[in-house]
Amino acid sequence: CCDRSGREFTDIIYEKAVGEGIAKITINRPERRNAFRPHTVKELMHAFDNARDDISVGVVILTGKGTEAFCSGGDQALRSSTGYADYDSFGRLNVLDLQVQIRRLPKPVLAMVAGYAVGGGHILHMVCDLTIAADNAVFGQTGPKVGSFDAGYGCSIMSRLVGPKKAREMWFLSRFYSAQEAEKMGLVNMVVPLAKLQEETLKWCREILRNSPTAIRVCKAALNAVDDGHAGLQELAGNATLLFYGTEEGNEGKMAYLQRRRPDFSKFPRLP
Ligand code: 2NE
Repeated sequence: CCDRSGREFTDIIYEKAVGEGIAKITINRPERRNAFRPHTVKELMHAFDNARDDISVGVVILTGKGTEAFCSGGDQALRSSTGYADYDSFGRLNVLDLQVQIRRLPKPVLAMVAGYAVGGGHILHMVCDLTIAADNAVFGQTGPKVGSFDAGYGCSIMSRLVGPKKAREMWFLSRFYSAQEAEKMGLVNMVVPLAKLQEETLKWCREILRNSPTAIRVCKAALNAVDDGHAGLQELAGNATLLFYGTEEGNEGKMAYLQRRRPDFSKFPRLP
């Protein structure tokens, strides 16, 4: 519905399936093949924040409005000498913050891709945990053709997904790849007929939602930890603290402090 100030979203649609645990975030600029401007990214970040904070949400779907495009990257008409500029007099590359936010979100994010996922839009699907693609999906980097590049996750995560040689091919040649080619390369999890895209994506969401949210949360952090370096370790380690707070041993330390006594950890086993 709206951002933190209660303003209606203009560039995205944010929906939740009540009682289902599924949030869906749709980039809503089909006339621009769902290219994003800084304002679009700000709205996406608000929606992802909301999905993170809502304990009834277990999985998030990211998609694009219509069947022509998931997302075509940064809005080239708004490129300035300092990033992308819409309402401000200066440019931003705030999509990089969004990429980090998706990686750190402790719930699975599924990219549901119909049509083009290119440029910065291709990177958005790569940072999602899973990608379900329609058979009309087209993937690729366009940066080197339009004088741009993403030397962060756009290169490193791609290299992890498709291997270093294929990643070089994708960036150096800037070709487009069909959904079937993308599946063979390990870029997407599954390809389905366009008419079945949402149904199949929801099936994956529901299957995930049947499983332990904590197991999934820790696995996501663990799967990202090496690639995300210290920030990845911090995310993984935060889960250890979160779980420890729920134990009697953790609680003993807090209670002793509050009761102004020496903590007694002697009853807790030193497990092998
Ligand atoms: C996506 C693609 C291949 C679609 O082609 P087609 O033939 O289906 O559509 P068309 O006619 O090109 O596009 C429809 C309308 O959308 C606009 C077009 O200008 C066109 O507008 P009108 O002529 O109808 O007024 N449009 C599409 N993509 C746009 C974009 N990204 N920015 C602004 N307007 C866009 C084809 O449209 C295409 O190749 N698009 C450009 C893809 C691209 O180069 N993206 C930027 C990569 S750089 C990036 O995203 C980036 C980064 O490298 C680093 C950090 C942050 C971002």
